[in-house]
Amino acid sequence: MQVMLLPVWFRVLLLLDPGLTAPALVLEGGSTPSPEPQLDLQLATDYLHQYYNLQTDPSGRMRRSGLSFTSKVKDMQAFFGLNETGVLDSDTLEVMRSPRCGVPDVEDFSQVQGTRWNKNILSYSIGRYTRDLPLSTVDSLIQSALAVWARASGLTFVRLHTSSADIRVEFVTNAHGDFYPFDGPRGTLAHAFGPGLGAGGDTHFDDDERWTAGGGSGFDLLMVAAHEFGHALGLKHSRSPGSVMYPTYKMSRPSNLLSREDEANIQALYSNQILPGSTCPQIVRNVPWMSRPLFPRLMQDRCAPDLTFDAVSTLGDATFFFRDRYLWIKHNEQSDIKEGPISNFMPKIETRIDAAFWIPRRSAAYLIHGSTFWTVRGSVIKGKPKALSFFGFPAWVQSVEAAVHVVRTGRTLFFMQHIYWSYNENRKVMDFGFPRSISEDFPGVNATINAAFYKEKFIYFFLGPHVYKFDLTLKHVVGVESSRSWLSC
Ligand code: TQJ
Ligand code: CA
Ligand code: ZN
Ligand code: ZN
Repeated sequence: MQVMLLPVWFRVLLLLDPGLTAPALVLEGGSTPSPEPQLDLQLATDYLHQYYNLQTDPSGRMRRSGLSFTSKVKDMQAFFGLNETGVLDSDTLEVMRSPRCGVPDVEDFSQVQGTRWNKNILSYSIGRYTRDLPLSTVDSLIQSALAVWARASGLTFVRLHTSSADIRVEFVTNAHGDFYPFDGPRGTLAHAFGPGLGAGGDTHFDDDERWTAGGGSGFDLLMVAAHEFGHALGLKHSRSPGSVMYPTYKMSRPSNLLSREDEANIQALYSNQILPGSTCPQIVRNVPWMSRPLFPRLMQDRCAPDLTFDAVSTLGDATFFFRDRYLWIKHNEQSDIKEGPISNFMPKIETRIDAAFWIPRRSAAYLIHGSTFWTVRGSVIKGKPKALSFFGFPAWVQSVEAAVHVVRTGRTLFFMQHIYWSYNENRKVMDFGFPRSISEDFPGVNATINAAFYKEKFIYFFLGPHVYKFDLTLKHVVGVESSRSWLSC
């Protein structure tokens, strides 16, 4: 975690020259030196003292033992890619005046990455909002800032509505419970904690700043959020002015928020390639040809990173996972997993299963393939397959993608692309008012559902390689994990 020091120089400016409190003056930093050279010297001395280890005695005079003022100016100019003149020219003063990070630039000079998250699905949630923008604007700017990193890194961000999310986003002022109080307008704009438990990943924005959606006066939330999420993912400041991780805020929003360097840095942290000669091989993700042993044609790799299921259902005292014509069976009490072609276990079934659900009080499972379904009691498949229209679907419904029986309500839900139906198992009729929109009734579940599974008041939605845990009481997603973790991978 980084340590923030208060921007003393900024206070000096405010105390000594009330004229400079005009925000635009300080921020945009006008490229002319201040009319008050003594003030520039004070600013520079404080700045170099804080960030470049310039040694001064308590009266502010330079220590004889310390490196010279000029060499510190040169260090600072080198860091920011300025002409290394050693003189306090206007470019140099401009950088010193802009809002910046409290962390010294001279430590970790070349190290741009810190710790990383050891998972690739991260959750985030938004706590307190800013008064400056509509809620939906904040939601979408935060989502966009994360999307920028998701694209470059392959990480997935899932929004939750609980405070326990990995990345908790909040707009706060002054002291807010983490030993790094904000400082009112200007100075520090935001901060983020690197990957880790508890406060790790948490991202705070100073609500004494004016936050904008781009344009106008104030700070562009998208850009600052992109910078902060870089920290939340483990990146440190960069010395390239084009980088989103540069230590000072920029006014203009570039078309690509991330520079090539930012992409390279986040990939170095999360792409998981085995690099030749690397002493710490990580999980292979991007090198298909060396990623895992070839499986016998009839065996499937249950630990494949992109494992998806067609259907998941309880059947007796086991959970059945269907994928193509293949089946994994996980017994509730046993740790081993049985697997093989579906027909090894259910000789009548030679096809894939699109959706499946279990009705405990009938001890029956229903396996749906296309427009037909089988009823399974015990381990016996009852009779011939029946038509899906039995449930009262309109004729145009020739298949469903997922189905789940919710014991609590006695309803079976059938999912198809972005809509779903609700079937009343007691009265044996479709509920009135269906189909309805999945994303409206199951906020957070925004892609095609591959499979759904009910357990203890939660529906688990399998979407591609991810499982979203949906709380039926709270009516939102409360957790996310990988599909393969269900098969003990
Ligand atoms: N700042 S900041 C945020 C730097 C400094 O001035 O608020 C936005 C540049 C803080 N930013 C220091 N910082 C950029 C926090 C936050 O670096 C830059 N925004 C120290 O990230 C480029 C957009 C800290 C762009 N860290 N304190 Br594009 C952790 C407590 C905990
Ligand atoms: Ca501030
Ligand atoms: Zn904070
Ligand atoms: Zn920063």
